[in-house]
Amino acid sequence: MPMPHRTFAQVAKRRLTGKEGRERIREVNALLAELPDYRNGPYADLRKWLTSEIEETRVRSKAVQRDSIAVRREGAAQIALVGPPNVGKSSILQALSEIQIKTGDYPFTTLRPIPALTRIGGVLVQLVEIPGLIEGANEDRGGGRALLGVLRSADAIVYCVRATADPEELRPVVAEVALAGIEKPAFIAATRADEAAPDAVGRLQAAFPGVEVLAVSVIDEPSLAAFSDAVWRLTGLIRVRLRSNGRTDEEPLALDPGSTVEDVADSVHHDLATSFSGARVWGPSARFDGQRVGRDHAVEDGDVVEILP
Ligand SMILES: Nc1nc2c(ncn2[C@@H]2O[C@H](COP(=O)(O)OP(=O)(O)OP(=O)(O)O)[C@@H](O)[C@H]2O)c(=O)[nH]1
Ligand SMILES: [Mg+2]
Repeated sequence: MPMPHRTFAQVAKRRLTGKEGRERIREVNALLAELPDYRNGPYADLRKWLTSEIEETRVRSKAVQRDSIAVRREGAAQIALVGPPNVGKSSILQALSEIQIKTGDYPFTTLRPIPALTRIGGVLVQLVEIPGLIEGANEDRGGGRALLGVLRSADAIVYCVRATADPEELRPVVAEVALAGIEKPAFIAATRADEAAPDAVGRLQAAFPGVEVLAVSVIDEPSLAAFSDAVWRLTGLIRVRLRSNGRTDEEPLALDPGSTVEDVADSVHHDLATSFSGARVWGPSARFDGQRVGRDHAVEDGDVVEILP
């Protein structure tokens, strides 16, 4: 005599309560095995419900995993900071943004990717600290796969390594990124440079000849400014400021390289892009100040553009 279907439903709910992921799916399968095999009626409904639970549990556990790691994009570009533990990644984020973040003189202070918005030449750029990427990341050591996923969606990478460290400390990180097939614009930051001898950058440069190496210290403002400039170059974006009624905006637009005056107009307003007659340009792309140009004129980083109606 099978259990009455109402009782079965109650028992099933109780047995599933508090279970998620693989454990929940196992319990659902056990319940399905115990369920009388009627094609129609309340038992068939129960079977349908339990079967849908399997799929829903799968979707949910995927979503939970993704949410715990995904970084919501903000700003004109997303730049990942990655490197061995305790090299000063969080301290750089702290120095260049408004966020309050845990730093500490011990490894793995940061356990999840942490985003921070920084303003570079008037444009907001998102820096993301990727913690704990270690050898074996591609085999998911240290939750490496999810971390590599964050790197994959970033626009560029800053490899961070202590200026005083053996350059070989960075090698496994670079190797894991390459193994994952991730190729992005990148430079190496030789961090905590105030602690290092002047030849530290040279040693790193010799170990990684193809990549720009830049010394940075959070207690040295000019080095932080140079770091920001280098991050901006990694984005590959260009900054253009708008001018109207004789006034030039403080905040530039960030545009893809190769953008034209039409793209500038389009980023102001779609209607403007169809109706405007041309523009005046000041700056690197202009032959002279206030040059009159057509909609196909390519703008350059640092231009000021006045759209003419
Ligand atoms: N002298 C000096 N110390 C620094 C500098 N940047 C960071 N530190 C110190 O280095 C230690 C580690 O800094 P964090 O910013 O937490 O390093 P992290 O790379 O984020 O470390 P994890 O998240 O633990 O991997 C802290 O004690 C910082 O105060 C620097 O430019 N100069
Ligand atoms: Mg940190």
